[in-house]
Amino acid sequence: MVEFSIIIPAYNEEKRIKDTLISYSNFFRNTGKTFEILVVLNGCRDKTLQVVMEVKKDYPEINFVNFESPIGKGGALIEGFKLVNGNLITYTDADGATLPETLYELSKKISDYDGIIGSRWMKDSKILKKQPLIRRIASRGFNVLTKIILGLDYKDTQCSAKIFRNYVIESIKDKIDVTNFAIDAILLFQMKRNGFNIREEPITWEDKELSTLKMRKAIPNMFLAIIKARFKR
Ligand SMILES: Nc1nc2c(ncn2[C@@H]2O[C@H](COP(=O)(O)OP(=O)(O)O)[C@@H](O)[C@H]2O)c(=O)[nH]1
Ligand SMILES: [Mg+2]
Repeated sequence: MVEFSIIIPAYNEEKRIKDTLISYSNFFRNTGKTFEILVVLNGCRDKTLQVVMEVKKDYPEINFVNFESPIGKGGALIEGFKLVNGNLITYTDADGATLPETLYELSKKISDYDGIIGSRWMKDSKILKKQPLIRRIASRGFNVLTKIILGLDYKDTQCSAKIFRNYVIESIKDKIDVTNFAIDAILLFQMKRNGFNIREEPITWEDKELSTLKMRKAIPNMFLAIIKARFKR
């Protein structure tokens, strides 16, 4: 069993994923901890797969799976959870918005919690580059919904730095069927329902260009997903 499983969902990431994979691999090699990186791709219309295969030649710790169907970020994470078995199961974005050192430092603060998540919206969060205004507004709006609809008490459910203990993912992974960007909030909702204690901690984060999120599609889908999750037994 490796110490860290790092899942990276990837959709049309040919421009952003190479540096992320290399920096994560090099950084975690230097920690001396055992780790695996799993890239979960689906339906990419660019050369992401080729880029991942090329990087893997030098970094055998990197594995990948490629699904043909449009399983979305959420679907990719759910599939990823089935394939990893680290002590700590983590996921992050292919764009490198969260540096490996940030994820690693976050993991050290887990203490006796069941998981720990990075937050861009706490007093001590350090944002090197902000998201565009419209995204920040959407982020705040969605956060209010996670409080009202899901009863969550986090400032930022959507940050690309998440770390959970193996048993947490084991016990909830089959209960989730959300395929879109609401997956982050839904995971936290299920964890809460199952009595797990997940801590939120400020992190250093940097917005990256070329987001894969299309707001017009994502916002209604995310809204519906959290409503559905709330009323699902
Ligand atoms: N496998 C898979 N990954 C996705 C999909 N949509 C987004 N992602 C990945 O989810 C992560 C978050 O997306 P990103 O564009 O960074 O969103 P943002 O940070 O919210 O602007 C990135 O690693 C994307 O490649 C998808 O449909 N399938
Ligand atoms: Mg991102």
